[in-house]
Amino acid sequence: MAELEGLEFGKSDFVLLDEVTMEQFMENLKLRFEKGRIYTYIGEVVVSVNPYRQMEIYGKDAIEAYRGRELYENPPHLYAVSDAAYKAMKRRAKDTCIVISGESGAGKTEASKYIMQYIAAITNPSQRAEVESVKNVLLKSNCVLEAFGNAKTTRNDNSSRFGKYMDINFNFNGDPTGGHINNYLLEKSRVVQQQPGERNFHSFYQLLRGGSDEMLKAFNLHSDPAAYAFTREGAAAATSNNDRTSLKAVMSALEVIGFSVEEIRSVYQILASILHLGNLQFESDNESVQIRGADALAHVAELTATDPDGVSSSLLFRTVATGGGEVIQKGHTQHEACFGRDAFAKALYERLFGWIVGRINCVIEVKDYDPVLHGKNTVIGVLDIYGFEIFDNNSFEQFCINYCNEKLQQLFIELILQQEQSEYQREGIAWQHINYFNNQIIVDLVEQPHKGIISILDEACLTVGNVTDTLCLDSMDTKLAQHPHYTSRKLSPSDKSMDFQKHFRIRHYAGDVTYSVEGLLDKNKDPLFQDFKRLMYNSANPVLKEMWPDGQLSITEVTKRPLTAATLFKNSIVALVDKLACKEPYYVRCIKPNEMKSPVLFEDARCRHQVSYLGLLENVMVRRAGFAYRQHYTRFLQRYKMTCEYTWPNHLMGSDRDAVEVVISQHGFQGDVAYGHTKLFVRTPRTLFTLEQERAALIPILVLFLQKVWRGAL
Ligand code: AOV
Ligand code: MG
Repeated sequence: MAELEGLEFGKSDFVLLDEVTMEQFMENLKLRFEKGRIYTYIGEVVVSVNPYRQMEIYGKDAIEAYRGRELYENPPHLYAVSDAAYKAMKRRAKDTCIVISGESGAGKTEASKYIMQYIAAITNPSQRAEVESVKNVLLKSNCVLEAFGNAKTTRNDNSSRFGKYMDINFNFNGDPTGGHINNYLLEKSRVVQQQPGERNFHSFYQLLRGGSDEMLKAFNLHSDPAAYAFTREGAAAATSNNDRTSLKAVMSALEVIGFSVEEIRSVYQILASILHLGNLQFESDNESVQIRGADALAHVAELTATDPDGVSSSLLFRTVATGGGEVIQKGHTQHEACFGRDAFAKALYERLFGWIVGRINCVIEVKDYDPVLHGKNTVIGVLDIYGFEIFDNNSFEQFCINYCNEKLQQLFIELILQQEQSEYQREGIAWQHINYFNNQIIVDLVEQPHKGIISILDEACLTVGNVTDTLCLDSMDTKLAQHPHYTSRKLSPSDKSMDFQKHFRIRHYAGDVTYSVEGLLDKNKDPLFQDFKRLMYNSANPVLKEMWPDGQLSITEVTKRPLTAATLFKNSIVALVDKLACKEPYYVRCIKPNEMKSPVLFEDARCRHQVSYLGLLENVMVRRAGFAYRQHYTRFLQRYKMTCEYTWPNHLMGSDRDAVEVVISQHGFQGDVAYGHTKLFVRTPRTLFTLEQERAALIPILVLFLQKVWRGAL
């Protein structure tokens, strides 16, 4: 590969470094970045550095150059791994997945879009209408999900605030027949509050800045985001995206996907109602709490097709069942009313998002697929999830996001480092053990039953009585005092970067993060008064009603203890990891070169840190010491025995292994292989490629030969 590009661009595979040291790794990474070569391999893993500028490497010509080719035939590219995943799926009927990881702003979402574009471009050569329509929906869904699920943060102008795993289903022809999107924990707290300099979800600004006069008038909205409490913070924030033109694109994408005019209208009505809800205030005299902002209240009722009295009473009272089975209305305090309003706004947005994903899934779901008739249905999964992040103030959301990144790192370790080493050991291949940091200990710190942070949080949430965030912190301090990856001010009193009774710190694989416990229990409990659910279920708008099926239940039927937000998240991530683990994985490891979004700045220390925590050097070592391909002796023979006169059509050697040795030495590949107990290990892909070429050249001759045999000519 290096030859393909010329050595002035550095080594295109880190495996080719003269010595595997951090210095050489960094030198090569930097050189390639400076020369505009943003992709480099470690075997089949793509290391990508965010170029922060538009590259001319994604056009039609590039797609054609990579289509159907082997990894090492072209310079490193996302397209090459996408093709490898596609080939594995098509030729070997393997379910595959492409896991994209890296910290916030490293380029995961952009990579996932290029991967999907590539797969869309190389499939369905016969342009069948139903396949084209599936592809179209898959591609258009990105634009919609980004509008509703992404936001500007201090780390990334277009940061994914939800996790996305998309399965694309293929028929035996290798054409997409459908797909499914799983979304993970949307950061809904952003709806009601943003950190300084950050924005709410793009969708709000798109509506306000891009909505037609008619639309804004009908929704009683001003076009200025500063007019609304929920969008005020981000109103002046500069971003690279244009809200006005984006709205058009999103609405047209919704239409292409198949949302009806009423549905699209409802989506924006819900957004508008959330904005009005944010402008509702409460005031209290000694007696009771009242709503300030009659206009806003009327707009919320109108936009949600509900009765204004109903909206006001669900904001001011909650229905509770007494011990004696009686149902009474209990007035909120001012604080409770504010809390209820925010919880309602967050839930409205979260359900809207979930509903949009569900609607897209309905459209792209594989229908009428008969495996007997159509062959095996195979899948390529693409994972693009929020990256590891550290802010000035880190809360429940960062805790979940960073835990998720720990789990993915763990999967990488298991699949790329651990399995690799244990297979060599099992097969008796001489092997120099490579040490790497195994982050299982941090995963356990978070998720272990009884002892882990999630368990401690849940326990605090389920305890009846007045358990506060600080009491929960005390409990963590007691139970985790000895844990090497956990600390707090109480446990390290001299560390002034943390406050007493407020902070705890986790030493994550990617760095130390200090979390604040303020609001932790509320976010984990995530309560929403049943009154809001009933209100929405009784909406005259069928779209809104559909989003709130649980509003049917009366207060006495409501289950007392739903699972907490952290446990639900943990369960969904465990299920995700299980799903990924049973597929053939392809990895894209993204690196963020600087914090300024600059196309020319390669901050050495930042990059070095990422290379180190991503375990890339260890990856090179394992890969270099290891073998790219392995195959059982019998299967290897079946395929390649025709390339050797001593093994064709049958061999007379003692065992298949002996016969394989003969094939290999006849081709002069002895130096490139090792013999395991049951498998042959091949170091470089080129060896296999040569054998494949020879086999392909022999097949027509063989066919002729066999035809003659059948005709009795021989
Ligand atoms: P992320 O997905 O990894 O962060 P993005 O994919 O959103 O990061 O990338 C951040 C920004 O970097 C994009 O908006 C582009 O401006 C730029 N960028 C990334 N990759 C490329 C590329 N290949 N070519 C040109 N520009 C690029 V987060 O979602 O925050 O974890 O939660
Ligand atoms: Mg992203």
